[in-house]
Amino acid sequence: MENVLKSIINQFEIQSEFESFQELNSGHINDTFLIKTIQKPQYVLQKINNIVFKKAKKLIGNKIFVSNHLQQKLKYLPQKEIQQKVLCFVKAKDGTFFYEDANGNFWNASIFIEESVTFLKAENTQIAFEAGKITGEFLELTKDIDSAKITTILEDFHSVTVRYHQFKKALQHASEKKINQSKELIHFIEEHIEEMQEIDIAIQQNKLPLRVTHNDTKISNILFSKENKALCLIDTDTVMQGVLHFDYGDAIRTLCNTADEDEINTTKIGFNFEFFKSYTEGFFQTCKSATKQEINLLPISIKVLPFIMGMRFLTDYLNNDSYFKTTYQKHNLDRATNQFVFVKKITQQFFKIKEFIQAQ
Ligand code: GN1
Ligand code: MG
Repeated sequence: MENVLKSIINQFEIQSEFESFQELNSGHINDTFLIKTIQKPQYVLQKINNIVFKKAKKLIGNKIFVSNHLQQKLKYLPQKEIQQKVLCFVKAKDGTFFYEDANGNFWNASIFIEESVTFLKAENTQIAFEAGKITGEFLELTKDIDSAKITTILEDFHSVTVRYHQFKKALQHASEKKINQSKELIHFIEEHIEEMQEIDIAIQQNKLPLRVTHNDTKISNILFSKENKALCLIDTDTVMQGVLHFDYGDAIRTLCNTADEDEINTTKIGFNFEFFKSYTEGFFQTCKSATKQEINLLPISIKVLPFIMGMRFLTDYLNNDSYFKTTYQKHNLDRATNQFVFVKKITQQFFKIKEFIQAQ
């Protein structure tokens, strides 16, 4: 592995020499490595999963476009600060921003942001507040991009309706055993599908502005400083046209779940109302452009995003785990169960959630 990574990073214009590498295990799709070099900067090298991402070059194009835009917006800041707040991609020796290996895999590299930390869960309200600020800021700083200029990398990524169809299709091909194991979850989907389509319908009726959205705002995609200040929203692979609810709801999905995404002890799963309040306050502090109609649908987005993820994990389980990385046989089934228990916990506090959002 070391030799492979060494030869790949050398296809990019790096400033020093390869020393060692460390696999970063946070993602479910791509392979990501920290490349340590003799002198700083160090690099993050990413191999894009070409089964999931058929438009890898366009994906990298989106990432560069958004980084350039953010850099322009923040150019009043000292250079050093910009480098901590925006992903900076490294050119390949052929002048592009990617390298295609002999197997047709695409790789890209960015400068590693030093002294940053990530979390799998929010540890306190300050972290939740900071997460709100940075996700709100991303939407605010990108609001002037014509979102149609960004290539759609994965069609209908957050469409409940399309995800439901994919789930139904998976059911048709799944083994009897898996269907039996999933009975309660299948029932949960059928019971709630209508309620979860509210955002889809508003989009169809052109009631929500289409923005540039990050689409994967889980807490592990936020870099924090040692002082717990949010620095940078990373993993811009799924930056696409979308509605603000995707980013707001998906951040709360991981921030406010008292358990990890694949926790199997469901008694540990709860909705942390304090973190929700702090996140929302942080979000509105930076995202000043949210319209009344957008705000009206924020509460439901808190249920919709974990509902989509639960449905996607279950679909993948029924499809024999062809999409998400798993480490044991029922991994995706456990993840799906987790997400649906979380939706139930949200429902118990939904009245309070709505009240708090409306008061913003
Ligand atoms: C996947 O690969 P990763 O961890 O960045 C998924 C997201 C999910 C997330 C759940 C392209 O993201 O949509 O929210 O897992 N990305 C894709 O943890 O499907
Ligand atoms: Mg991602």
